[in-house]
Amino acid sequence: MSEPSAVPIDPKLVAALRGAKFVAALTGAGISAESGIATFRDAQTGLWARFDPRELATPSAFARNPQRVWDWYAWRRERVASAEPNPGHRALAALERRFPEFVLITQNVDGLHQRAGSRNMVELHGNIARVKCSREGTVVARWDACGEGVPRCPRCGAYLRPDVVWFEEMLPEDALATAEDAARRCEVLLVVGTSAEVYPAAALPESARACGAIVVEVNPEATPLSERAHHVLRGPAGVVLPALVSALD
Ligand code: BV8
Repeated sequence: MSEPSAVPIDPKLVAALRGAKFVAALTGAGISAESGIATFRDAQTGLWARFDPRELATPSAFARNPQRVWDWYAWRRERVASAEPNPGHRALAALERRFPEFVLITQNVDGLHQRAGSRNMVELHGNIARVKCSREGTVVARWDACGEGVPRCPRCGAYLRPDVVWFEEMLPEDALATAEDAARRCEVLLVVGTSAEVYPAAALPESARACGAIVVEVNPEATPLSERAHHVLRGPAGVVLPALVSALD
Protein backbone atom coordinates (compact mmCIF):
# COMPACT_ATOMS: atom_id res chain seq x y z
CA MET A 1 0.00 0.00 0.00
CA SER A 2 1.48 3.40 -0.98
CA GLU A 3 2.51 5.85 1.70
CA PRO A 4 -0.16 8.47 2.57
CA SER A 5 2.35 11.20 1.64
CA ALA A 6 2.31 9.86 -1.93
CA VAL A 7 -1.25 11.08 -2.43
CA PRO A 8 -1.34 14.66 -3.84
CA ILE A 9 -3.89 16.80 -1.94
CA ASP A 10 -4.79 20.18 -3.43
CA PRO A 11 -3.52 22.92 -1.06
CA LYS A 12 -6.83 24.75 -1.60
CA LEU A 13 -8.67 21.74 -0.16
CA VAL A 14 -6.26 21.59 2.79
CA ALA A 15 -6.83 25.30 3.45
CA ALA A 16 -10.62 24.89 3.23
CA LEU A 17 -10.53 21.98 5.69
CA ARG A 18 -8.22 23.85 8.04
CA GLY A 19 -10.74 26.69 8.23
CA ALA A 20 -13.85 24.50 8.40
CA LYS A 21 -16.09 24.32 11.48
CA PHE A 22 -18.50 21.69 10.12
CA VAL A 23 -17.37 18.77 7.96
CA ALA A 24 -19.52 15.80 6.90
CA ALA A 25 -18.75 12.50 5.21
CA LEU A 26 -20.95 10.17 3.17
CA THR A 27 -19.59 6.63 2.84
CA GLY A 28 -20.49 3.59 0.78
CA ALA A 29 -19.35 0.00 0.46
CA GLY A 30 -15.98 1.05 -1.00
CA ILE A 31 -14.63 2.19 2.38
CA SER A 32 -15.05 -1.38 3.66
CA ALA A 33 -13.44 -2.97 0.59
CA GLU A 34 -9.98 -2.80 2.25
CA SER A 35 -11.47 -4.64 5.22
CA GLY A 36 -12.19 -7.53 2.86
CA ILE A 37 -15.93 -6.92 2.56
CA ALA A 38 -17.19 -7.16 -1.02
CA THR A 39 -18.86 -4.04 -2.34
CA PHE A 40 -22.31 -4.21 -3.90
CA ARG A 41 -20.84 -4.04 -7.38
CA ASP A 42 -17.98 -6.51 -6.78
CA ALA A 43 -18.84 -10.01 -7.85
CA GLN A 44 -19.92 -11.85 -4.75
CA THR A 45 -17.94 -14.93 -3.85
CA GLY A 46 -18.71 -18.61 -3.48
CA LEU A 47 -22.28 -19.71 -3.03
CA TRP A 48 -23.56 -16.17 -3.56
CA ALA A 49 -21.61 -15.48 -6.76
CA ARG A 50 -24.64 -16.19 -8.92
CA PHE A 51 -26.94 -13.77 -7.10
CA ASP A 52 -27.26 -10.02 -7.69
CA PRO A 53 -27.29 -8.20 -4.31
CA ARG A 54 -29.84 -5.77 -5.66
CA GLU A 55 -32.17 -8.69 -6.27
CA LEU A 56 -31.64 -10.22 -2.84
CA ALA A 57 -31.92 -6.95 -0.86
CA THR A 58 -35.64 -6.57 -1.60
CA PRO A 59 -38.94 -7.33 0.21
CA SER A 60 -40.06 -9.42 -2.79
CA ALA A 61 -36.96 -11.65 -2.59
CA PHE A 62 -37.65 -12.21 1.12
CA ALA A 63 -41.32 -12.93 0.46
CA ARG A 64 -40.42 -15.33 -2.35
CA ASN A 65 -37.61 -17.16 -0.57
CA PRO A 66 -37.09 -16.05 3.04
CA GLN A 67 -34.56 -18.81 3.70
CA ARG A 68 -32.26 -17.71 0.86
CA VAL A 69 -32.35 -14.06 1.96
CA TRP A 70 -31.92 -14.98 5.63
CA ASP A 71 -28.91 -17.22 4.74
CA TRP A 72 -27.32 -14.46 2.61
CA TYR A 73 -27.45 -12.04 5.54
CA ALA A 74 -26.21 -14.71 7.96
CA TRP A 75 -23.22 -15.24 5.62
CA ARG A 76 -22.57 -11.47 5.42
CA ARG A 77 -22.95 -11.13 9.22
CA GLU A 78 -20.21 -13.72 9.68
CA ARG A 79 -17.92 -11.94 7.20
CA VAL A 80 -18.52 -8.61 8.89
CA ALA A 81 -17.91 -10.09 12.35
CA SER A 82 -14.49 -11.38 11.21
CA ALA A 83 -13.56 -8.11 9.43
CA GLU A 84 -11.63 -5.28 11.04
CA PRO A 85 -11.95 -1.52 10.45
CA ASN A 86 -9.23 -0.31 8.06
CA PRO A 87 -7.15 2.92 8.00
CA GLY A 88 -9.94 4.61 6.03
CA HIS A 89 -12.49 4.02 8.82
CA ARG A 90 -9.95 5.11 11.42
CA ALA A 91 -9.07 8.28 9.50
CA LEU A 92 -12.73 9.35 9.51
CA ALA A 93 -12.89 8.73 13.26
CA ALA A 94 -9.77 10.93 13.61
CA LEU A 95 -11.37 13.66 11.50
CA GLU A 96 -14.45 13.61 13.76
CA ARG A 97 -12.21 14.51 16.70
CA ARG A 98 -10.60 17.33 14.73
CA PHE A 99 -13.55 19.52 13.75
CA PRO A 100 -15.98 21.41 16.02
CA GLU A 101 -18.81 19.62 14.19
CA PHE A 102 -18.50 16.41 12.16
CA VAL A 103 -21.26 14.06 10.98
CA LEU A 104 -20.61 10.71 9.32
CA ILE A 105 -23.42 9.46 7.09
CA THR A 106 -23.02 5.86 6.00
CA GLN A 107 -24.93 3.69 3.55
CA ASN A 108 -23.08 0.67 4.94
CA VAL A 109 -24.67 -1.80 7.30
CA ASP A 110 -21.42 -3.40 8.56
CA GLY A 111 -20.89 -1.35 11.74
CA LEU A 112 -17.17 -0.88 10.98
CA HIS A 113 -17.33 2.91 11.45
CA GLN A 114 -18.54 2.46 15.04
CA ARG A 115 -15.83 -0.13 15.68
CA ALA A 116 -13.24 2.37 14.34
CA GLY A 117 -14.41 4.97 16.85
CA SER A 118 -16.85 7.13 14.87
CA ARG A 119 -19.57 8.42 17.20
CA ASN A 120 -21.58 11.21 15.60
CA MET A 121 -22.97 9.16 12.73
CA VAL A 122 -26.08 8.13 10.85
CA GLU A 123 -26.78 4.67 9.41
CA LEU A 124 -29.07 5.43 6.46
CA HIS A 125 -29.64 1.77 5.60
CA GLY A 126 -29.68 0.12 9.02
CA ASN A 127 -27.26 -2.40 10.49
CA ILE A 128 -26.81 -6.06 9.58
CA ALA A 129 -26.04 -7.02 13.18
CA ARG A 130 -29.59 -6.09 14.20
CA VAL A 131 -32.55 -8.40 13.52
CA LYS A 132 -36.21 -7.40 13.71
CA CYS A 133 -39.67 -8.92 13.41
CA SER A 134 -40.79 -8.73 9.76
CA ARG A 135 -44.35 -7.94 10.94
CA GLU A 136 -44.00 -5.77 14.07
CA GLY A 137 -40.67 -4.15 13.12
CA THR A 138 -39.42 -4.52 16.68
CA VAL A 139 -35.73 -5.42 17.08
CA VAL A 140 -35.03 -8.73 18.84
CA ALA A 141 -31.86 -9.13 20.89
CA ARG A 142 -31.46 -12.88 20.47
CA TRP A 143 -32.69 -15.47 18.02
CA ASP A 144 -32.22 -19.19 17.48
CA ALA A 145 -29.35 -19.04 14.99
CA CYS A 146 -28.71 -22.77 14.76
CA GLY A 147 -32.30 -23.95 14.40
CA GLU A 148 -33.69 -25.10 11.07
CA GLY A 149 -35.35 -22.53 8.85
CA VAL A 150 -35.77 -18.77 9.28
CA PRO A 151 -36.11 -17.83 12.97
CA ARG A 152 -39.51 -16.51 14.03
CA CYS A 153 -40.58 -13.63 16.27
CA PRO A 154 -41.07 -14.92 19.86
CA ARG A 155 -44.12 -12.66 20.22
CA CYS A 156 -46.09 -13.00 17.02
CA GLY A 157 -44.46 -15.89 15.17
CA ALA A 158 -43.71 -13.92 11.97
CA TYR A 159 -40.33 -14.42 10.30
CA LEU A 160 -37.40 -12.41 11.64
CA ARG A 161 -35.41 -10.34 9.11
CA PRO A 162 -32.25 -8.19 9.12
CA ASP A 163 -32.80 -4.61 10.35
CA VAL A 164 -31.60 -3.08 7.07
CA VAL A 165 -33.38 -0.93 4.46
CA TRP A 166 -34.12 -2.99 1.36
CA PHE A 167 -34.67 -1.51 -2.09
CA GLU A 168 -38.19 -0.09 -2.39
CA GLU A 169 -38.31 0.45 1.39
CA MET A 170 -38.38 3.90 3.00
CA LEU A 171 -35.29 5.01 4.89
CA PRO A 172 -35.64 5.74 8.63
CA GLU A 173 -37.10 9.26 8.75
CA ASP A 174 -34.86 10.53 11.54
CA ALA A 175 -31.69 9.18 9.91
CA LEU A 176 -32.53 10.73 6.55
CA ALA A 177 -33.49 14.06 8.16
CA THR A 178 -30.19 14.19 10.08
CA ALA A 179 -28.27 13.34 6.89
CA GLU A 180 -30.07 15.99 4.82
CA ASP A 181 -29.50 18.60 7.52
CA ALA A 182 -25.78 17.76 7.65
CA ALA A 183 -25.49 17.89 3.84
CA ARG A 184 -27.13 21.33 3.78
CA ARG A 185 -25.10 22.82 6.65
CA CYS A 186 -21.63 21.34 6.19
CA GLU A 187 -18.79 23.37 4.63
CA VAL A 188 -17.04 20.31 3.20
CA LEU A 189 -18.63 16.96 2.29
CA LEU A 190 -16.28 13.99 1.80
CA VAL A 191 -17.97 11.37 -0.41
CA VAL A 192 -16.07 8.13 0.09
CA GLY A 193 -16.41 4.76 -1.63
CA THR A 194 -19.82 5.00 -3.20
CA SER A 195 -21.00 4.55 -6.76
CA ALA A 196 -23.44 7.40 -6.04
CA GLU A 197 -26.29 5.59 -7.79
CA VAL A 198 -28.69 4.64 -5.02
CA TYR A 199 -31.22 7.24 -3.85
CA PRO A 200 -32.02 9.10 -1.68
CA ALA A 201 -28.39 8.82 -0.38
CA ALA A 202 -27.01 9.72 -3.81
CA ALA A 203 -28.90 13.05 -3.70
CA LEU A 204 -26.99 14.25 -0.62
CA PRO A 205 -23.83 15.48 -2.44
CA GLU A 206 -25.96 17.62 -4.76
CA SER A 207 -27.78 19.11 -1.74
CA ALA A 208 -24.44 19.93 -0.15
CA ARG A 209 -23.13 21.50 -3.35
CA ALA A 210 -26.31 23.54 -3.83
CA CYS A 211 -25.87 24.92 -0.29
CA GLY A 212 -22.29 26.00 -0.96
CA ALA A 213 -20.31 23.06 0.42
CA ILE A 214 -17.07 21.88 -1.14
CA VAL A 215 -17.71 18.33 -2.36
CA VAL A 216 -14.76 15.92 -2.36
CA GLU A 217 -14.91 12.47 -3.95
CA VAL A 218 -12.61 9.72 -2.63
CA ASN A 219 -12.80 6.74 -4.98
CA PRO A 220 -10.32 4.79 -7.13
CA GLU A 221 -12.86 4.93 -9.98
CA ALA A 222 -14.97 7.61 -11.64
CA THR A 223 -18.66 7.81 -10.69
CA PRO A 224 -21.61 9.99 -11.78
CA LEU A 225 -20.52 12.36 -8.99
CA SER A 226 -16.94 12.83 -10.25
CA GLU A 227 -17.65 15.71 -12.62
CA ARG A 228 -19.80 17.47 -10.00
CA ALA A 229 -17.20 17.22 -7.23
CA HIS A 230 -14.89 20.21 -6.55
CA HIS A 231 -12.04 17.84 -5.72
CA VAL A 232 -11.52 14.22 -6.79
CA LEU A 233 -8.98 12.19 -4.79
CA ARG A 234 -8.58 9.19 -7.08
CA GLY A 235 -7.40 6.34 -4.86
CA PRO A 236 -8.41 3.83 -2.19
CA ALA A 237 -9.94 5.28 0.98
CA GLY A 238 -7.42 3.41 3.15
CA VAL A 239 -4.61 5.44 1.57
CA VAL A 240 -6.28 8.74 0.64
CA LEU A 241 -8.03 9.46 3.96
CA PRO A 242 -4.91 8.95 6.11
CA ALA A 243 -3.10 11.25 3.65
CA LEU A 244 -5.82 13.85 4.17
CA VAL A 245 -5.42 13.57 7.95
CA SER A 246 -1.62 13.87 7.60
CA ALA A 247 -1.98 16.94 5.36
CA LEU A 248 -4.01 18.64 8.11
CA ASP A 249 -1.46 17.87 10.83
C1 BV8 B 1 -36.52 4.37 -1.50
C2 BV8 B 1 -28.87 -2.00 2.61
C3 BV8 B 1 -38.72 5.26 -1.50
C4 BV8 B 1 -29.24 -3.42 2.37
C5 BV8 B 1 -29.05 -0.83 0.48
C6 BV8 B 1 -37.95 1.64 -8.55
C7 BV8 B 1 -38.70 1.07 -7.55
C8 BV8 B 1 -38.46 1.33 -6.21
C9 BV8 B 1 -37.41 2.18 -5.85
C10 BV8 B 1 -36.68 2.72 -6.86
C11 BV8 B 1 -36.92 2.48 -8.20
N1 BV8 B 1 -36.01 3.18 -8.93
C12 BV8 B 1 -35.18 3.86 -8.09
C13 BV8 B 1 -35.58 3.59 -6.85
C14 BV8 B 1 -35.00 4.10 -5.65
C15 BV8 B 1 -33.99 3.06 -5.17
C16 BV8 B 1 -32.71 3.27 -5.98
O1 BV8 B 1 -32.04 4.26 -5.79
N2 BV8 B 1 -32.40 2.32 -6.88
C17 BV8 B 1 -31.19 2.45 -7.68
C18 BV8 B 1 -30.72 1.05 -8.05
C19 BV8 B 1 -31.50 3.28 -8.89
N3 BV8 B 1 -33.78 3.34 -3.78
C20 BV8 B 1 -34.52 2.71 -2.87
O2 BV8 B 1 -35.26 1.80 -3.12
C21 BV8 B 1 -34.38 3.26 -1.46
N4 BV8 B 1 -35.69 3.49 -0.92
O3 BV8 B 1 -36.23 5.01 -2.49
O4 BV8 B 1 -37.74 4.44 -0.86
C22 BV8 B 1 -39.48 4.37 -2.43
C23 BV8 B 1 -40.30 3.39 -1.88
C24 BV8 B 1 -41.03 2.58 -2.75
C25 BV8 B 1 -40.94 2.77 -4.13
C26 BV8 B 1 -40.09 3.77 -4.66
C27 BV8 B 1 -39.34 4.55 -3.80
C28 BV8 B 1 -33.68 2.26 -0.56
C29 BV8 B 1 -32.23 2.15 -0.99
C30 BV8 B 1 -31.46 1.36 0.07
C31 BV8 B 1 -31.24 -0.06 -0.37
N5 BV8 B 1 -30.35 -0.74 0.60
N6 BV8 B 1 -28.28 -1.40 1.41
C32 BV8 B 1 -28.02 -4.31 2.34
O5 BV8 B 1 -26.89 -3.85 2.56
O6 BV8 B 1 -28.21 -5.52 2.13
S1 BV8 B 1 -28.34 -0.15 -0.90
C33 BV8 B 1 -26.69 -0.59 -1.03
O7 BV8 B 1 -26.29 -0.34 -2.37
C34 BV8 B 1 -25.75 0.28 -0.26
O8 BV8 B 1 -26.22 0.53 1.02
C35 BV8 B 1 -25.59 1.51 -1.09
O9 BV8 B 1 -26.52 2.48 -0.76
C36 BV8 B 1 -25.93 1.04 -2.47
C37 BV8 B 1 -24.80 1.22 -3.46
O10 BV8 B 1 -23.68 0.66 -2.92
P1 BV8 B 1 -22.36 1.56 -2.68
O11 BV8 B 1 -22.26 1.73 -1.20
O12 BV8 B 1 -22.30 2.78 -3.49
O13 BV8 B 1 -21.35 0.52 -3.18
P2 BV8 B 1 -21.16 0.05 -4.66
O14 BV8 B 1 -20.76 -1.37 -4.55
O15 BV8 B 1 -22.29 0.44 -5.54
O16 BV8 B 1 -19.91 0.94 -5.10
C38 BV8 B 1 -18.70 0.82 -4.38
C39 BV8 B 1 -17.87 2.02 -4.74
O17 BV8 B 1 -16.68 1.97 -3.96
C40 BV8 B 1 -17.46 2.05 -6.19
O18 BV8 B 1 -17.61 3.35 -6.71
C41 BV8 B 1 -15.96 1.66 -6.14
O19 BV8 B 1 -15.22 2.31 -7.17
C42 BV8 B 1 -15.57 2.21 -4.80
N7 BV8 B 1 -14.43 1.56 -4.16
C43 BV8 B 1 -14.00 0.28 -4.32
N8 BV8 B 1 -12.90 0.08 -3.54
C44 BV8 B 1 -12.67 1.25 -2.87
C45 BV8 B 1 -13.64 2.19 -3.27
N9 BV8 B 1 -13.69 3.44 -2.79
C46 BV8 B 1 -12.73 3.80 -1.91
N10 BV8 B 1 -11.76 2.96 -1.47
C47 BV8 B 1 -11.69 1.69 -1.93
N11 BV8 B 1 -10.71 0.87 -1.50
